[in-house]
Amino acid sequence: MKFQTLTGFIVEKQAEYPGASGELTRLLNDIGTAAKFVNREVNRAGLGDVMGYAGEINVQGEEQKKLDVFANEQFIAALTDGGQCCAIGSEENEEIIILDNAHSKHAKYVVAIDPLDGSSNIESNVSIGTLFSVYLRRTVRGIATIEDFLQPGRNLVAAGYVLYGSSTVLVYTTGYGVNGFTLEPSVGSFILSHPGMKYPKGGNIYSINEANYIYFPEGVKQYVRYCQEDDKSTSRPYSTRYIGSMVADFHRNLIRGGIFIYPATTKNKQGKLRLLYECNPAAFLAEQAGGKASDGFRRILDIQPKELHERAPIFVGPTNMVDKAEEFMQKYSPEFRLG
Ligand code: AHM
Ligand code: MG
Repeated sequence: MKFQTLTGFIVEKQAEYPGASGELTRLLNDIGTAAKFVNREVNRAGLGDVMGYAGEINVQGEEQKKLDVFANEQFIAALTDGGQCCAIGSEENEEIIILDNAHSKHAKYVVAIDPLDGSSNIESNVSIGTLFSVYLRRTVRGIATIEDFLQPGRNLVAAGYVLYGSSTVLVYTTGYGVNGFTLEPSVGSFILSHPGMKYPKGGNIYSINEANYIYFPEGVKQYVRYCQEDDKSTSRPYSTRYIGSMVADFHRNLIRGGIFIYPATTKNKQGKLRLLYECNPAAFLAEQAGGKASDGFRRILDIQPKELHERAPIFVGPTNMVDKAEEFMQKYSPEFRLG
């Protein structure tokens, strides 16, 4: 049987680009290695002392679970060892982490990461994930700064996620399409299983936490009603699917065809999800899979971030579905435009 590993695939792809130095290849490989360690712990999560709170509060004011801490440490360790990354911006750390050992200090990439997203789902064995963004640093040499992270998503050189689900899948893009790899647990390798991922036509899933309905902008309320109307020609009513783990919701919608929405609300005008390491990777992947990502008014990848942990509303999925949601936002909720 012929199969292709993640490492082999990345090396092969990089070799196709003249001038490619192999640094991004090594960096993506390091992320894949850390993901295997996280996967091992996620799979053992019910077994004892991995469960529960680590007793720390993260920068978003949420209690950290032990696995969040573990995952954060794994990705930091792998990226530090790898030497291709000079700084990390993590959901778990208020400030950027400077990797200033001899080999990392002058590395050309910075990584923004949510090491373990959806971690409130761990205790109930529901899928969770890692999301990551890779930027070329802006400063040329020396110690990285926050400016290296405050770049719009259109500057991304790579982004992806790892889904720790019924199987473990790593999906990434470097701007040349989207490819997915499934972890073969007995040999410990990610194997190419989803080459050239594209949103299927005729998607009919919408994913949103409808419990927040009363706080939704009128445009979102109208869009949700639109999803629920009866119209055979557009496969409506759609189905609603909401796991509450962004990676799992996004991955299912990419495969089955659906829109994922975490909107602004009257309580949180910026929405909930973080621009740099949640919205941007999803947006880059969506565009590369033939879809679209918007905050209701603007392309997510064009938003100029002002701070590391900034939030943004997001509508992401097949282009026709996101276009329709934008239409409702612009018609009924222009006061929610952020920039
Ligand atoms: P987290 O970073 O604290 O894990 O929160 C992010 C998660 C996403 O995975 C998910 O899409 C969203 O929060 C769900 O939020 P809600 O429970 O408000 O629907
Ligand atoms: Mg998160």
